[in-house]
Amino acid sequence: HHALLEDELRQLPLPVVSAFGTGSQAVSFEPTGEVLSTADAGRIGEIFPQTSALNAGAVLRGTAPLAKRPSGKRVAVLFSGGPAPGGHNVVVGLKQMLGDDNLLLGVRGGPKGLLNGRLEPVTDADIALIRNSGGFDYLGTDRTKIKTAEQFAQVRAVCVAQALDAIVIIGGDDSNTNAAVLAEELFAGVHADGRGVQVIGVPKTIDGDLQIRDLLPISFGFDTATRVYAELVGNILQDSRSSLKYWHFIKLMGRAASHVTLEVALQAKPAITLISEEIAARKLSLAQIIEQIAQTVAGRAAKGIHHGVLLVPEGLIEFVPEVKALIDELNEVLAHHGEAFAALDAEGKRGFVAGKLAAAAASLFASLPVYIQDMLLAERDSHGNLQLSLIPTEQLLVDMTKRRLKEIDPKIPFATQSHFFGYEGRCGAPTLFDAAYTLNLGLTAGALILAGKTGYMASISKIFEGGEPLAIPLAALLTVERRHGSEAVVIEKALVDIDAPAMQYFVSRREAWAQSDLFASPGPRQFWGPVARQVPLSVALNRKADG
Ligand code: FBP
Repeated sequence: HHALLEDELRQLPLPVVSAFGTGSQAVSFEPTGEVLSTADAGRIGEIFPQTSALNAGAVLRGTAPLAKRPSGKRVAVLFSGGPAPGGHNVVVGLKQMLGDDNLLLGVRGGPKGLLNGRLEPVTDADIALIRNSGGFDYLGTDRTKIKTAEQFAQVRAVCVAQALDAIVIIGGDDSNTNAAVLAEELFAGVHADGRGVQVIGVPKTIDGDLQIRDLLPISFGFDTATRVYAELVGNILQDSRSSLKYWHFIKLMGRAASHVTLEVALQAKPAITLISEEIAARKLSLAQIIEQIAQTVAGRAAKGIHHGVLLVPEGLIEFVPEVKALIDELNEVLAHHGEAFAALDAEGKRGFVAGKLAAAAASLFASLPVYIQDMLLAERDSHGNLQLSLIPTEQLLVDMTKRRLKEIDPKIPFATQSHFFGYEGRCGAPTLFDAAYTLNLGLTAGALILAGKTGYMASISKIFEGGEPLAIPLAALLTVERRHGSEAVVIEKALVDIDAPAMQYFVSRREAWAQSDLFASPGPRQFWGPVARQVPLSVALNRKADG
């Protein structure tokens, strides 16, 4: 017999918050007293009249057992957006709470699968298989945004055809915005008897940018993903100190926010870590960033250290104010001279835009390597935006640092490797933290449905002991973004707070980490044993401050 980790993980017992009894006790939800709203509450009340009036921004906690447990409910669950470790356990928790007297249906292929009515019952055999496993592969996921009248009609038709009572959407900020919109759309009048369909959101994303103060300190998936990256970065740090000849420039996923990069830096302590939010706040230019990197490389070289590791968040470029200004100017030029521009070859294109940019933008553009210039001129996406994720920021930093070092002292050795870690971390088996967190989120989402709630996001006040199920009213999280005269509702992304304790801790240590090798190699994440129950460092540091 060949022992498999995944079999061991399926047996792993997970803590359940006490409100749920042995793990399937339905609960009633009562207001905690905390009421949420944003500056746009007035306008949101107009766009979301029914869910705003019903939920009134009140945060709820699950307390006493539910007096009468409903049966016969038909509930659909779907994944939305990028995968995050723990998603499968949300389904496990939901199924456990709904029990045998309600039916759980899995939607195949994300929101698009909902539009196409691709629903199948979740069986006990499925649950036994997916428990504590990584990935979203049990159901699949996609990034379709449900927003048009035609799409809403399609969803209604599916709700009727499948006799749905509720939908659970497991997703990030955009998907939970979608959940808020659907909760309002499906509030009433979906079924022949006038009933609506309940909608509950579950907060996921490895990026960590979906946070609601102490109600939701971190989304699920962040802990596992950052531990995978920290292991890889730790291994590279140890390799760099072993072979003594390479600088490794590593880009990490996380979209706009630098939470992932900050967490990995706290765990692995590399020589250089760039944090986009700090660069924006200090209004650093690309040249200033390169100067800092080059001086660190030169400083270490003076001590005979010719290796090191640099971490850069994937969103960096857009946070450098002058690069942002350049991109905005380029967008304008391309929008106004599209045809003339399209007719030119690559060199012609570079010359064409260079002549149309204001002096500062033109000189920045000229300073960039040709492959970056070409990417900045590449086709925009359907919203007219540059596809930033395609820009090899890590290579840009390598090349510009190389150039600067030649000016400082051409004899400084600077051999480099560049990496991008992203997909490696999104589907690993969940850590104990993420596994327990997601099981309880699934239980909470199920309990909210049994309690008849709609328009809430599930949360848990604590994972390991003394936790309570929480319900965060979705409409109360929404703000209105006005662009070109049209309105878009969004849940604002939580970026790294550069004044928060986690960032301050990093700032107080980074000089020492830059001067000499003080790195840590955290090794593979542990599923049991003494180090398995740790929460992410940035979350722990930020929490300590407010008790
Ligand atoms: P979401 O959880 O918000 O969907 O994003 C996770 C993520 O991994 C981001 O860090 C990354 O920018 C993006 O997805 C990449 O996904 P894709 O390959 O679909 O662009």
